[in-house]
Amino acid sequence: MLIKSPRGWERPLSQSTPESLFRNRRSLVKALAAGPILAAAPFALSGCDDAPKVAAKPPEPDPSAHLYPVSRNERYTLDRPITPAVLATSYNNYYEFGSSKSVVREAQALPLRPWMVSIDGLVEKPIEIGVDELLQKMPLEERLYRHRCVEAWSMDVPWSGFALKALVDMAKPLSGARYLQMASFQNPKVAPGQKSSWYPWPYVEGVTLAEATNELAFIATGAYGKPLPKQNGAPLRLTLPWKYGFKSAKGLVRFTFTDTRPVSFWERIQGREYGFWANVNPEVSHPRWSQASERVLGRDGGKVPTRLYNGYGEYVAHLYKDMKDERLFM
Ligand SMILES: Nc1nc2c(c(=O)[nH]1)N[C@H]1C(S)=C(S)[C@@H](COP(=O)(O)O)O[C@H]1N2
Ligand SMILES: [Mo]
Repeated sequence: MLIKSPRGWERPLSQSTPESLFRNRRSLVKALAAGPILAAAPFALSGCDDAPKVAAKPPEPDPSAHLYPVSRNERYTLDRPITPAVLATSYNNYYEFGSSKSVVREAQALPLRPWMVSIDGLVEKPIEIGVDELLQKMPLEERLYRHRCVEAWSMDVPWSGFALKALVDMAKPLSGARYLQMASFQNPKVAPGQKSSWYPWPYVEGVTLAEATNELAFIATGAYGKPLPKQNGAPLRLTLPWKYGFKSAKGLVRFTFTDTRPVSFWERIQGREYGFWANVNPEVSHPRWSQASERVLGRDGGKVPTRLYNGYGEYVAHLYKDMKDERLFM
């Protein structure tokens, strides 16, 4: 098969420069600032300049709406302001719905119920559980986390959700389990990006069990005191604040405990640039751009320095201290 270059998947994550992304974002910020309707309905954004001409169907109510807001865990604090919700919920990476940053409208096509989750592989007893039953069993809380995309932009989000460790404990992994692989939904009927068969769908990510049970590893089910918007990964989205954003897989349907290191979506596509560990490190450049600093979403002006482990070293540095031969920061 002949695939002409540049391939679609090579655009934003591997060919765009951080600068071009920043320019796009600035125009988005301007467009949003000019749109009072958008500002009033941050979770119901359609594109900035191409709002639908016909009245859209009102979104179906989220059956988990009554769970929010949840109380904030004050252990996780930020040293910079929370990103305005209108930005964090309208500037997205979600390749299932397209390779641009504007996928809000496309993502609304994803049906959130029924939403079954499989927990399988090396566990005492594999289960399938509906997301609402899972939410009942998990201890929900709010956490303020930094998010650092490999493309050198960042944001600061109040996620609601639960510690991934709570799910691991419920799953009762067998002693041979060393990794947790997580897979996103697969439904090309509603996700146009999944019609491109050269992507290795579904989106898959993985962590070691030590990482999965680290206190920072979090499954987001909400943001800004409400159920998670579809474009941000509803109903279940991994959140690993010390790693580059592509590790935080969205729309999760499957948690598989395994003895083999998972090969994740971007690693399969371009393993030289996107590896398994993907820990944030300002001193290790992406092969085609520096990771030394980042543009904070919604903040005008210069870049701010990026921090080792995205500022979370005290929680996670010990996990890697004996791994001298691994590409920990790629
Ligand atoms: N299933 C899936 N998960 C995904 C992605 C994706 O394309 N598909 N993009 C990742 C990347 S590169 C980033 S930076 C974050 C973006 O999350 P946000 O849109 O909520 O900011 O989602 C991550 N999770
Ligand atoms: Mo990203």
